[in-house]
Amino acid sequence: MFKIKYFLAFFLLGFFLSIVLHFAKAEVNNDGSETTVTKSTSSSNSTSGSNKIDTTTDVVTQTTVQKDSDGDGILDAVDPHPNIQEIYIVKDDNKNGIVDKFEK
Ligand SMILES: [Ca+2]
Ligand SMILES: [Ca+2]
Repeated sequence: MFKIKYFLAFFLLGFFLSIVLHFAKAEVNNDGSETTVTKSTSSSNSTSGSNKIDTTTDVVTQTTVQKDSDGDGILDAVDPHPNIQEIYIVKDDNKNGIVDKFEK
C-alpha cells in the first residue's frame, strides 16, 4: 500500500511535468539568445438573467534571455569577441606603440 502511494505520486508528478514542458518550450535563436514562450488559456461561463456569457482569456508570456558569455557587459549578439572580455583586446594598427583606442 505504501509503495502504491509513491508510485501514484511519481506518476502524477511526471504527468504535470510533461504538461508544463509541453507549453513552455525554450528555443535558441540565431543570435544565441533563448526564448521561452508560455501560453495559458482560461475560460469561464457566467449567467446573468437569461443571457449566458462565455469568456475566454489567452495569456502569452515570452521570456527572452540574452547571453553574455565572457561577462564583459556586451551581449554576445553585438560582441566582436564573444569569448574574450573587451578590456583584454588591444589594437595598434599603425604600429606606433600607442593603443588605437587612446589616439582618438
Ligand atoms: Ca560579451
Ligand atoms: Ca567580448
